[in-house]
Amino acid sequence: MHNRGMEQDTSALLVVDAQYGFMPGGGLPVAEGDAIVPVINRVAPRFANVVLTQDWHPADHVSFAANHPGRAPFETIALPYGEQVLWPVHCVQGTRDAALHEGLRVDHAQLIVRKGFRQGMDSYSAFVEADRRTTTGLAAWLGARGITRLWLCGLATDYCVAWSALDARAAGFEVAVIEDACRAIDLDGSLARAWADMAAAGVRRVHSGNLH
Ligand code: VGL
Ligand code: ZN
Repeated sequence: MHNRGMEQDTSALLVVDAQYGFMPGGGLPVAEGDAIVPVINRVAPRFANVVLTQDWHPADHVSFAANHPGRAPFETIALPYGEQVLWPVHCVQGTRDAALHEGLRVDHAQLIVRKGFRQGMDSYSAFVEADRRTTTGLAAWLGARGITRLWLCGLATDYCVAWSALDARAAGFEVAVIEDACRAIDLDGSLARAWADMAAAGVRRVHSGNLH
């Protein structure tokens, strides 16, 4: 990211799910979720390559507790692809809840990856959906652009950011998570687990004031 404008810019900033749905007042609010916006705005100008993700569910999505009579948010159910946490309704396609925060200054972003749009399958990861097989195409897109190093930020640290970071490592990218440009859901110890899993996978944990 120190060679913006040069031929060989092999870094990209991946902004995960910086949507109203994960911010105060949203369908699945993350504490201080909106605090990431100014931090992202400070770092984004340093990246020539920026990719955004957008959680993008149909109203009848399998991950919504409301679509499972008798079930409540934050319970888990068994689905054909494995265990699924049931969430409050969030980020329904075309709603304001699904919109990217209007305060984000990332007009130079090159790609928006939508995920979780299949009724019967969730996708925390920006790379591989919950069946761990179906790809979003993002790894191939980055590879075709010569990008080898990813800097992640966004919501939520312990779900979509962590799953994306782990899949990015599995796909062979160098990965750093900008901790202060993320906020977590922290469900039953999920945040500590996510950091441990990311550390074990070789994901670096960095601060926005010290990006290298
Ligand atoms: C997310 C739960 C459900 C996230 C998305 O962006 O971390 N978490 N859908
Ligand atoms: Zn979701």
